[in-house]
Amino acid sequence: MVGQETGTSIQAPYDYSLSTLEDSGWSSVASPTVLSDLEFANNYRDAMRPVLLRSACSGWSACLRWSPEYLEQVAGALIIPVKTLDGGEIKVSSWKLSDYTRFLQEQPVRKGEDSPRPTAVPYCHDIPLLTLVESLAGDCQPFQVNYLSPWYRKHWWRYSQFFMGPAGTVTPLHFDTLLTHNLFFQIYGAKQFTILPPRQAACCGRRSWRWFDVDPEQPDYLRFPQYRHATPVTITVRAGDMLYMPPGTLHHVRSLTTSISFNIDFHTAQSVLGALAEADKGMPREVAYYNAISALGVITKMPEDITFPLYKPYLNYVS
Ligand SMILES: O=C(O)CCC(=O)C(=O)O
Ligand SMILES: [Fe+2]
Repeated sequence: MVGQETGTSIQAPYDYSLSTLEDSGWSSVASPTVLSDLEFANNYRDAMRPVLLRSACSGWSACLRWSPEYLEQVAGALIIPVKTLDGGEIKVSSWKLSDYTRFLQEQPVRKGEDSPRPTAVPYCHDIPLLTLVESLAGDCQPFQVNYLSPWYRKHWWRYSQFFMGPAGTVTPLHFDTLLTHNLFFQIYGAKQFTILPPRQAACCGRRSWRWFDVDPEQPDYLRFPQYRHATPVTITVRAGDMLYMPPGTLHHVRSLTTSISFNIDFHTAQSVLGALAEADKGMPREVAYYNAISALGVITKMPEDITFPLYKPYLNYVS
């Protein structure tokens, strides 16, 4: 079992010997057809197990309406940051959203696997679009607010990050920086996730707080011999599906088609305490700060109108 690896000097983001996390539930990701709030909380979120809920959001009008053309209609004039995630470096440039959607429409139709240097592709990645254009949140009803902790429920869209790009974009292997739970909603097109349990971080060539050098699609076993022990799982997420990933999940994401998605990173009391316990293990200072603000909301129940303005800059934080 990879979780028993001891001969490495690289630390996993958590000391999972202190948690209830086991690798069970990771070798093949559960894919129930219905999932009540209680089942989600007990069997997956609090048990730290991933789950794929097919068609979880297929009834939303977002799944009928959203496309590059629709986003151009509702938000074409917005100036948005567009990233290239190239060779470990993230470059950000400003685009008018309508120029970006036109760029998408001009892309040749191709399979993700065919595209050269996928990380150099301009990618509208991790932007708070549902906060900037609140009508988009109205397209996502009924929203499963009870999957979230109470602090996030009233204005769930404020905590979401939006992704739009052509086939072939790749987000390299990483975990989500605040060590939050992640609900990922695929609205248009398809993406392939390769996920690994948090304690396999030690096998994956950790480069910085949250980025890893192993390419799960073409692992270099000479450089990363420990990766032979890893047990990556590949999941195709299609329009209408929701993927849940527990805190610290390592994930690599490839767009298989033109794709539109968003996620919500959220904490529970358990996850925010786990994250704060990592604050002195290489966590950037800003990340510790946003985790402390989250703890004020999630644990001390400080009202959102006090805590959200302090948390808001996180939504534009690039790490
Ligand atoms: O969809 C992607 O390219 C990246 C998604 C991701 O990393 C996330 O939801 O945390
Ligand atoms: Fe992520």
